[in-house]
Amino acid sequence: MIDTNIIKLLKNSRRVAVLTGAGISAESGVPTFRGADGLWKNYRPEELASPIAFRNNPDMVWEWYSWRKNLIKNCAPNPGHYALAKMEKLFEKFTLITQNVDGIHRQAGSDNILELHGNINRNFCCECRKEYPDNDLVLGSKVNRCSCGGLIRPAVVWFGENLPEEVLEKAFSAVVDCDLFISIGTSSVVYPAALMPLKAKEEGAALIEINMEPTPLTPESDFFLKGACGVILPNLMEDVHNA
Ligand code: BJW
Repeated sequence: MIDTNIIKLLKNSRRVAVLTGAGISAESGVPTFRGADGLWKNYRPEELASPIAFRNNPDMVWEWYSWRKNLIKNCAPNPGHYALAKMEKLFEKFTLITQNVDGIHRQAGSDNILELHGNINRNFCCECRKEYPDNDLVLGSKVNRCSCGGLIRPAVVWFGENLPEEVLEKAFSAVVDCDLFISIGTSSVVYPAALMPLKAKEEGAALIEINMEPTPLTPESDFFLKGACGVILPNLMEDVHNA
């Protein structure tokens, strides 16, 4: 049973912005980045998801991405993704901002999605920027090379790289315009995404957080729903529907 004040808040909101992180895909079988299960061969995300890591050891970084690409291809949306796709239809304006690169929100039927950190299913050459679909590449322990000789990398945003400008602009415009911001399944430690709920609050929006554990955002949230988003989000939708 969800707090009736949260249901009232959802009922009375018109413009909603949602930020998702790895936690929403955890119940689909996609590993999160941080925490006990978030490590890959004892490397932290900062040691793998960076241009320096790729420059120093492209084979190892490509092997990590190959492992994740193969894993994600076999993952399907969970009830949390589907609940968000339904939620989109309830409001005058609904923007789904995601840090995830797995493309699962689209599979679930969400439409207005802003992918802050790119998409793991796309790749490009570091030298000539030619794009390559996964099907043209070998997923494994050796990095692929473009016909120009450059290294081919996944089209995701690494630490120290700028987020896609147009996507970031659209995201912040939804953030400052919303009357309700919902942060879901993110550790709230990676910027600039972590600024978004704080900015929304500063501009007067109400703030709901859904997570298995408290995060640095929790003290700032008006409501903290502790638990799995694959359970909480469908319950939320059901209660809103019945209210
Ligand atoms: C559940 C659950 C369930 C589990 N139900 N919940 C300002 C201050 C300080 C630093 C910076 C700053 N501005 C920029 C920086 C530097 C840097 C940064 O943020 N560093 C911090 C680590 C300190 N940011 C950048 O470099 C960004 N670029 C940038 O800002 O450019 C301008 C600039 C450049 C240089 C200097 C200054 C400015 C780029 C960030 C790119 C992040 N890239 C990655 C990899 C993407 C590709 C890939 O997938 O491989 O993005 S890193 C990784 O972290 C990935 C994620 O999207 C991101 C966030 O992680 P997320 O989603 O929160 O996952 P987890 O694992 O951390 O948390 C999961 C949560 O779910 C947990 O809380 C669980 O409890 C919960 N959970 N199951 C509900 N069932």
